[in-house]
Amino acid sequence: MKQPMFSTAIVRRPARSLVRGITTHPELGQPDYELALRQHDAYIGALERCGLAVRVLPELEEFPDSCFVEDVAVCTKSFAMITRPGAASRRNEIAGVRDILAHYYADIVEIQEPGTLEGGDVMMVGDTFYIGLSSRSNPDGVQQFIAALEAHGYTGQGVRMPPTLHLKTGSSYMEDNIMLVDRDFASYPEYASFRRIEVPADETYAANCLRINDYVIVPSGNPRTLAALQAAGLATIEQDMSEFRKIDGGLSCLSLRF
Ligand code: CIR
Repeated sequence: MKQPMFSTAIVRRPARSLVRGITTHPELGQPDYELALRQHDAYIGALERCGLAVRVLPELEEFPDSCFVEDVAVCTKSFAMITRPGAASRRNEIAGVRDILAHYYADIVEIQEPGTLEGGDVMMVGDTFYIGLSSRSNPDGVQQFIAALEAHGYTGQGVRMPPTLHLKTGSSYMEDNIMLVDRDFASYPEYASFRRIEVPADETYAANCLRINDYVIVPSGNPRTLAALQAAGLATIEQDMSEFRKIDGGLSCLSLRF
């Protein structure tokens, strides 16, 4: 299978309020804002190394989690979907997103109430999209998204979720028929046809890696996952994500790619 070629990424600068981002891991402590900014700069550099033109949006102080721009939209090859985040504190992050996406898309649709959907739950595998039925993306939102996909010639499939934040927190598509999975997703029938690479139990954070063009970006500090991806023939770039991890953010969360 030929991987989709991405040319563009959108990111949003972390706000100082980032230190109050939603987290299920308070034991990791609050993010260090200055270090988060440096890691964000490096992340942009990694996207550029993958060949992307990166558009950097300004920070939004009123939204601590707004640097996780992946959650507010889904960008397909032919249309963009503005989501309706399931986290109430994040719902208004979508303000202004339509104007930004209008630079790139003529066809933009929006999830309508009572549906909720977050982009972290959406995984693109060619013309098929897997969508996590998580605590953030409800059945109505998933159904609205599947209807939009089908109207544009794609297919979508809801995926029941383990107690994991987003679908891509625990599984990510590496192209070339390779699915990176944590232990929960390893036995998923939805993924049975893929060659699965299971991340070790002490590297579950690395289940969210990012394949972009000829590279896979891997969170640093996960040597066995890194080695497994390299053994599968993939070129890797390591990226320190320590400060975003403290508020449940992974590599994919920090950008929209299309
Ligand atoms: C949240 O709980 O919404 C943020 N603290 C983390 C969002 C991570 N986004 C993603 O996985 N796509």
